[in-house]
Amino acid sequence: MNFLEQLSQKVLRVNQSITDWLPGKEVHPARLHEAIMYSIDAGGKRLRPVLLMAAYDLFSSDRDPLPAALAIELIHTYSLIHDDLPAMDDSDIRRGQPSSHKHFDEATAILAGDALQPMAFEILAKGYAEDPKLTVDLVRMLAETAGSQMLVGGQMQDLLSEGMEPDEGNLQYIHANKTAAMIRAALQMGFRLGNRGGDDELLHAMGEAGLSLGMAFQAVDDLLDVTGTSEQLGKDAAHDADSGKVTWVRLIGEKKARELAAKHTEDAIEEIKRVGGENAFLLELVKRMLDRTN
Ligand code: GRG
Repeated sequence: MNFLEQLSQKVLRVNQSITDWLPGKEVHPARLHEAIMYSIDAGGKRLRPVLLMAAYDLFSSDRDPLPAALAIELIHTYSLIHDDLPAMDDSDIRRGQPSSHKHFDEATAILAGDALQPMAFEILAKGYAEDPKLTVDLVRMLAETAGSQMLVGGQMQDLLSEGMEPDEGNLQYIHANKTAAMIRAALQMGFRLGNRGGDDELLHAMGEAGLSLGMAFQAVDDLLDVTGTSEQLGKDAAHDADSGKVTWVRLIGEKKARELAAKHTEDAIEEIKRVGGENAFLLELVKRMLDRTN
């Protein structure tokens, strides 16, 4: 199977797991479940679950990576729904369609995001029930990542920094926590599920790879905000620039932001190679993330 076939097979498996694990949109209260499915089914790239599965493939085991892959996508989707709210980034378009609060209403969008969070942990608890130590590790990894010192902390600092003079240390903090932490968790959770998952040194190396990859992803995101069209991106282009966000492009310019993305990508590749295993798909994915157009 070539790279694109492997990629679409992984995305397909994640999408099928949604039907296996999530309440259907007809389940009472239907408006809430409809809102959850509206955002989940909107055709995101499924990058984090695919990264998780690719990290699992390095040293695969008899465990199923799908519950963990789905759990991280649910946390990511909640964060996008809440990020789009008027009180936060105030974005009307997400994943190529009206954002949740535009299609439904603010209260429904807040509640859909709220419901997605415990749902992620419920799936981890049920999906790995036969291995309590593994479950606790995965729950801890995802909870720490989604918590006040990573995802939510990064978002808080991002909001506090709007309209401020760009500051490199602050930008590093925001991007490491708002964006890179979830990518690191995807690689570490996937690795933890494989048969070398108990090797702390390799787990740490996967974390370093994830952090570099996440920083590269955010630098590319900043570049796409100024070079991409809204149609390509499935969200408002130039939204960050227009709302006075601190971005790499604003801080160091387009050329250097591109160089930074390439450097972080090289660092990620080096760490992944150090970990070893069946890494052809993961390495190709990491390289292609640098050239993505959405
Ligand atoms: C509300 C707690 C909370 C956090 C929000 C996700 C986020 C933090 C903000 C979204 C704004 C943004 C541009 C974040 C940085 C990069 C990022 C997470 C982009 C979206 O991820 P993709 O491109 O999206 O993987 P899809 O839709 O493909 O899943």
